Amino acid sequence: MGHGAVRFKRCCAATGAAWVWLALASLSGAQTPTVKSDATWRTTATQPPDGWNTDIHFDDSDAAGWQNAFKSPSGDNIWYGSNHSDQSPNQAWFRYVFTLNQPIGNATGTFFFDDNGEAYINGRLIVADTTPGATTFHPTLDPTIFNVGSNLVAVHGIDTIPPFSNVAVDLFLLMPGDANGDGAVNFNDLLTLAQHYGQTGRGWSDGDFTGEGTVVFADLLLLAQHYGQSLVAAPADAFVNASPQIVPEPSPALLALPLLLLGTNRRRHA
Ligand SMILES: [Ca+2]
Ligand SMILES: [Ca+2]
Ligand SMILES: [Ca+2]
Ligand SMILES: [Ca+2]
Repeated sequence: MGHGAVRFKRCCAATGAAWVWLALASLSGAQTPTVKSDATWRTTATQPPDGWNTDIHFDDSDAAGWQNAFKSPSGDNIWYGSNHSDQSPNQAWFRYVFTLNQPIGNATGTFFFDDNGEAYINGRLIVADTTPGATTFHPTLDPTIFNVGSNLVAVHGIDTIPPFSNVAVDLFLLMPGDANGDGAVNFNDLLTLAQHYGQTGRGWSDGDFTGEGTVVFADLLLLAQHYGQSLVAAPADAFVNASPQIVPEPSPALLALPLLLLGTNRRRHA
């Protein structure tokens, strides 16, 4: 065995380790949150009037008695004023309005309460925590509850056990066609779909964007409709001040979709 073979083995062992790491990273949910709780969220310690959790245009200004949340040093945890129970109120209410430039096809969330409370998205109750002590939830969300345009996350937090008072929200949102969850629909997603085209027992990461388990033309159509586009989640104020969104013309790359699909199937059956 020459030096070349040794070098080859070393090279491929390293590459293999990298692939294992990548696979583990994706399995452990290393995806970046699309929306997360931070010090830009609005909070009050006084029970707000009706509409705080349902009305995007509810007044959460300083004048209405709201302020920016305190961001805890750890994670995406926030509270009113402090994350120490003895320095902060035992109840707090939170609001965050953000915009989406694309429809959502796949949505999951992480909701953490220290200790209890409720979380709402666009007025719908998502989680109600009455379990004593700190509790974390990982629900799969109905993607149709999200709007292209403005969206509201509202959280009521209740602290029952010192020393800490915290809530945290992470939303993981994917637009149709984004098989690999990197926030964009491009050739990598198309290749994944093409490799699984016609197969059953498949999931979102294989190109089944319609959720019935089979990768078919309807999935390709969704991908084609969003090809070349990226999901942007922005704080509402930034969006209001931004230029109007320009809807791009269908990319010339779309014309190549059927050809690519044919090519992939030919190779597989050859
Ligand atoms: Ca709890
Ligand atoms: Ca607590
Ligand atoms: Ca992608
Ligand atoms: Ca499908």
